[in-house]
Amino acid sequence: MYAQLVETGSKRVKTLEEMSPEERTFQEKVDAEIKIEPKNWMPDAYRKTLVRQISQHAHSEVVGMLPEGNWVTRAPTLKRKLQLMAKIQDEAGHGLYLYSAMETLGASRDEEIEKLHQGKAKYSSIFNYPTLNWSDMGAVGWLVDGAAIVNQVVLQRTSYGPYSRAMVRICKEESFHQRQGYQILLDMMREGTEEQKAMVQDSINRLWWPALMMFGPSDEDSPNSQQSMAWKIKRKSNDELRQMFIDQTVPQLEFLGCTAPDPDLKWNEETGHYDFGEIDWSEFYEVLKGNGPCNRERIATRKKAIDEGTWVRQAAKAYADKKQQKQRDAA
Ligand code: BYC
Repeated sequence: MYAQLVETGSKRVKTLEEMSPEERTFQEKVDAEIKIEPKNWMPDAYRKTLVRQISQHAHSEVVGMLPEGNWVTRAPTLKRKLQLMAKIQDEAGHGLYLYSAMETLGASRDEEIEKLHQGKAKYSSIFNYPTLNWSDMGAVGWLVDGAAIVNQVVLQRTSYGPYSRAMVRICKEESFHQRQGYQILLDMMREGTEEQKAMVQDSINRLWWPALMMFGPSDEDSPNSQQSMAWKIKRKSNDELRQMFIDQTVPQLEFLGCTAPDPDLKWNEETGHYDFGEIDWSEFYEVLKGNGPCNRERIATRKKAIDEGTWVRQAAKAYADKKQQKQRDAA
């Protein structure tokens, strides 16, 4: 129940007493764990928050194909190439489920994609970093998909039905992604040359902190968290999820025989969690502003793909229209 919620962070959540009758019924439904479906009444701000989060999530899946797409032609074996292609295709599918879930809220896919192309929409900061060597494919699968799973497993219980159901399917595929990434690194560490082992450590050094940033700003600096938690769109806070990710990832890191680029990372007997160093939030906000190493390149690539594919979509639509007309004429 959120009647007792008090002001913390930068945005205040209404108490039950302050809500309109419709808002109160809505909140009670959410509190009773009844899923909200597209045709149900919902506060405008709930709808807006979902369109914001789901569209950002969909854009992340689609832009997230690019750093890996960079390595399809250079995968070391046919098996690795097939696995990588399957993974990238999965991300495209995730984007489609998510754009569809977003459309159930009345948002337009074309308009949201246009915002992405104009640099007005966000997508996960992690995809603005380059993938420089093959072991980055392992580190992306292990760390990036690993972080995504921690966040998405919880989102399976999000309050909006279509988003929650999309997450169930996505999570199944993400587990395969995480394992294929870890296996790439494990093979390089077990059977690789000294140079290949150094590549693995280099990938971890570059992607460790950006992976931790995927969970978003710390709770006290997260303007959307409090309301999203009250509406059960988010079920755990940014900091809670980040800590869960670190706790489950460090033993895997040790098993690999690698280290994190964080001298403050150590097990804390008292809390039962790993302590870790300060995240460089100035880097995070620079990437969000569009100043990461690859922001411009990513948007330009997406825009080019959409522009160059326009004729295919137009041809498919013309064919579908023609087929429908024929069926109508025959009826
Ligand atoms: N990057 O108030 P906060 C994948 C923004 S892809 C960029 O905490 P919220 C994969 C945030 O949007 C999986 N922006 O926000 C694909 C907000 O901006 P606005 C990606 C970020 O929404 C291919 C502002 O900062 N996963 O798995 O309550 C290959 C303040 O933050 C980031 C998802 O999208 C960030 N890292 O919480 C491989 C998960 N963090 O809109 C793998 C779904 C924060 O107010 N999203 N911002 O201007 C969520 O769970 C939540 O939206 C977040 C942020 C936890 C990310």
